Amino acid sequence: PPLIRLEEYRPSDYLIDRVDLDIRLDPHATRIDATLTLRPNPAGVPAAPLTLDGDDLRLVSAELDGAPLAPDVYAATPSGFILRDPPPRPFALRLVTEVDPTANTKLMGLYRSNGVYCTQCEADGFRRITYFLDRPDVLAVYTTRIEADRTEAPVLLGNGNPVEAGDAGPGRHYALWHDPHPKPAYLFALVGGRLGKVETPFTTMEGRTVSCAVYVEPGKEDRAGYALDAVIRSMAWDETAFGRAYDLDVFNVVAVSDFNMGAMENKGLNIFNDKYVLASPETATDGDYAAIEAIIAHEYFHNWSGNRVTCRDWFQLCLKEGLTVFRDQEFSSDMRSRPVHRIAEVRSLRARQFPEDAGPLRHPVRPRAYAEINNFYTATVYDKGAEIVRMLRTLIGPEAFRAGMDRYFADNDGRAATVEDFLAAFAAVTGRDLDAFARWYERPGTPRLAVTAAYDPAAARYTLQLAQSLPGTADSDETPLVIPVALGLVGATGPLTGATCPDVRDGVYVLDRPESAIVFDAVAEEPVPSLLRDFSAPVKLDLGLTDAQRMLLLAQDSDPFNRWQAAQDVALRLILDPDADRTEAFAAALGRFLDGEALADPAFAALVLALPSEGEAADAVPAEVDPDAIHRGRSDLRTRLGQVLRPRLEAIDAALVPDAGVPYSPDAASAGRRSLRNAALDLIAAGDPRTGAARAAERLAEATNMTDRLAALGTLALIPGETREVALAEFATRYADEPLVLDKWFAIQAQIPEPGTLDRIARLQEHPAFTMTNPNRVRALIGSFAFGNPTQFARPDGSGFARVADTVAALDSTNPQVAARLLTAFGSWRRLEKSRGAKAVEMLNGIKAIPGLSRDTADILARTLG
Ligand code: BAL
Ligand code: ZN
Repeated sequence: PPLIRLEEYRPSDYLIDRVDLDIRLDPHATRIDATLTLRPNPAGVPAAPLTLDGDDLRLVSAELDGAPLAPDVYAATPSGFILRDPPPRPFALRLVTEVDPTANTKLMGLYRSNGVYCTQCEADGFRRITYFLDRPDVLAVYTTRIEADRTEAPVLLGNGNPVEAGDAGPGRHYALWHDPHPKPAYLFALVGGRLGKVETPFTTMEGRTVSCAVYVEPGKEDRAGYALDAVIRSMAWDETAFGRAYDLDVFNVVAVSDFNMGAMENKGLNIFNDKYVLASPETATDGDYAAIEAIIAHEYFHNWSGNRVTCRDWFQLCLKEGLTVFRDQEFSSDMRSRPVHRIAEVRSLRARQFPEDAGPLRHPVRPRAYAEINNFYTATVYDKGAEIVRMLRTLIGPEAFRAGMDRYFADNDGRAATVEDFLAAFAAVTGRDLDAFARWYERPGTPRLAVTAAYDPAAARYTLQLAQSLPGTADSDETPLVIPVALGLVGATGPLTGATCPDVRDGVYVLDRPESAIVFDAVAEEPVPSLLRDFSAPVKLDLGLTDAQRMLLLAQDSDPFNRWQAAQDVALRLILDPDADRTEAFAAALGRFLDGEALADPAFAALVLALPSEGEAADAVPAEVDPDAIHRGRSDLRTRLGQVLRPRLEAIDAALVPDAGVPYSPDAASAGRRSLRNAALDLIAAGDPRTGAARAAERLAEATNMTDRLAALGTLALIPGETREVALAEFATRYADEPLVLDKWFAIQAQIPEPGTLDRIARLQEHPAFTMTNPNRVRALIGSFAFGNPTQFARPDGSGFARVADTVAALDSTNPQVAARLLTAFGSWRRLEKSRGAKAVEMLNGIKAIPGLSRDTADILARTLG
C-alpha cells in the first residue's frame, strides 16, 4: 500500500467553517443531507480543485450556493468528490448521500449495533457518512438534525448541546443538536435507538451545570452507575489536577455492544464498547471496574487533550493519546494506590509495547510514514507516548510541568497542534532547550541502560558507570537520548541517606550523554543501587546484581516499584535458567516478605507473587525463543513456590476470608484483599493441583462476586480433569444471557496451555454464542489465544498459527480493523525458534495470497514479513 509521509504535510486548500447536517435514520437507506460552508484557505493553493474524501458513498444530489451542480463541473465516486473549479470566495456546497447502516460490518462510519444507530469516525470514518475534508486540521462548527422512527429510535443524541426536538410527521421525530466548539470530523457522532439511562448533574468550577448521563441497553441501567460515578470524579479531578473545566451543558456516554476500539471521545457524546461501561458485582471483576474508571476518565480527559486542542495530522496521534493516557494514569493513581498502579502500568507496557518495539511492527512514537493510520493505535503511540510525558514531568518537576500544561492549553486552544507545539509550551515556561529530549518521539526501539558499579571503601566512594544504547540503530552515540534515572543506594539495613552526589537532584540523575559516571561520596558501606525508581524511563536495565542483592532490595528499598522489580528479576532468571538452590533462596525471601507485610498491603503483595508472564520471559531471550521451555520454567517455579510457601499462603487465605454479609465493593483496598487471596489460592494450586482443584471448585461455589468466581475458574482452568470441565459447563449455563461474562468464559478456555486447546477452540467456534460479527467475542476467543497462549499459538506443527490466520482471512472482508489487529500476534515470529518461525511465515504467505486483502491487513502483513 502507498505511504503517507509526515514531511509531505501541507495545509488544506479549503477550510470548512460550518457543517449543517440533516440525517434521516433508516436501517438500510439513511439519508445524509450535508451543507458545508467552505472557503479557500489563505495558506493553501489558490483556485485548486476541491477534493473531498469519501469511502463507500453514494451521491444522491449536489448543489452549489443553492443551485444544482452541472454534471460536468464535478465528479463523484464511492471514494471521493471533486469540484473542478470552485469559486475563489466562501461558498456553500450541499451534498446528499445515502448509506446502509445495517450492511456496515466494518463498524466505521454509521452502523447499527443491536439495533442502535451509532457512529465511529476516528480516524477516517466520517467520509463513510458524507464527502468531506476528512483531516484533523479542518475544524468546523456542527449543527445536526437527526430524524428517525419514534419507536425504533426514541433516543436521538448528537454532539454539543440539545437545541430542540419534536414531531417530524407520522411516527417520526427529530432532535436538533448544536456544538459551538469547532472540531475535526473525527469527533463527530450520533446515536439513535432504544436506550435506558442514568443521569446526574455536575457543577463545574466555572459554575456551569452539566447534565451527565450514561445510556445503556434498556434493563441494564443498574449496571451503569459506576461509569456515571467515574464521569463525575473525572470532571472534578481534571479541574483540580489540570485546571480544566467541562465546556458544554450535557455530557453523554453511550454503551454499544459492537465496537472496534475501547471507546471514543466524540465531543460531548462519548461512545463506548459496553465492556467498559456495564458493571455489577455479579458480572464484572475488580479489573473490569478499574478499566471502566480508567477509560471513562481517558475519554473525558480528551475533551481538552484531543478535542479543544486537537492534532494537526495523524502523525501527531501521540499528542492526544500519549498525553491522555498519562492523564488517565495519574487519575487512577490518585483514586487508587499509586505504587500498585505504577506497577500495573509497567507490566502492561512490558507485555504490549516492549515486544512491539522489538519486532517488525516497531515505529517511533511519532511515526514518519503510514499506509493505514488505523494500524497506529498502538501500545507505542499510547503507552510509550505516556512514558515520554511522564519523563518530561520528572525532568522539569511537577510545578513547571503544570505551568507548561497550562501554557499548552492556552496557546493551542481551538487549534490543531503538533508535538513541537507541545514541547514549545514547556520550553517557554522553563527556559530549557528540549530539542534533545524530543528525540524520544523519533527513535523506535527500547533503549538499553548498562550499568556497572565500583566501591572504594577507603575513600567511601561509590561509582556507577552508565552507558545507553539503542539496539538496531547506529546513531545513538552521536545523538543520545535524555534519560531521567531516578535512583538511590540501599545498605544492609535500609536506604543510605548519608551518601552525597551533586549530580543527583531530587533523587534523579539525568543521563544525556552516551556514557557517564555518577560518583557518590560518604558511602559508608558497599550499597546495592536502586536504579530507575518508579520506572523513571521506558528502558531495559542491564545491571548485573546477584539474587542476594535483589532480595536485599525487596526487603529494604524505600521504592515500592524497585522492591517489586527485584523479585521479578530473580523470578525471571529462574524461569529462563532454573536452579534448585536459588529457587529455595528465592522462596525463603518471599516467605520473609509475606510474613512481614503481606497483610499490610495485600494488593502490593499480590503483585510480588505474580511472576513475570511467559511473554515477558520470551522478551528477555535474545533469539530462538522456545515457548515450551519458558512455560516449563515458569510452571516449575510456581510449583516449587507453591509448595514451599504453602503454610503462608494458607494463612493468607484464612486471614482474608471476606466478612459474611459485607456487600461487594470495588474500591482499591477491597480489591487488593481479593487479589492477594486469589493469588494465594492460585499458588497453592500450582504446588498441589489436587488440593487446588478441590479448593477452587469450593471457591467457585461460594463466591459472591465475579472477581472471586473468575479467579477460581482461572485457577481450575490450569488443572486438567473432570472438575474443570464441570465448572466450565456450569459457568456457561449460569451466564448464558450475559455476553460480557461469556467473553470471559471464551477467553479463559482459549488460554489453557494444553495441546487439547486447539480442538476446544474449534468446538467453541461452533458454539451458538460465538459470532464473528462482534469484535469482543472474536477478541475473547481468538485474540486471547493468539496473544495469551504462547505455547499453543506457536505450536511446532503450525496448527496454532493456522487457526489465527484462518480467522484473519475470514474476518478481513467484513471487519478489516479487527482482522489486522489480530494479525499483529505474528509480530514475534522472527525471534521464535527457527522451525516455528518458518511455520508462521508459511501462514503469513497464505494470507498474502488472498485476493483483495484490505489495506489494514495488507499493511500489517507487509511490515510483519518485512
Ligand atoms: N481516540 C480513540 C480512542 C481513544 O484512545 O480514546
Ligand atoms: Zn484516547
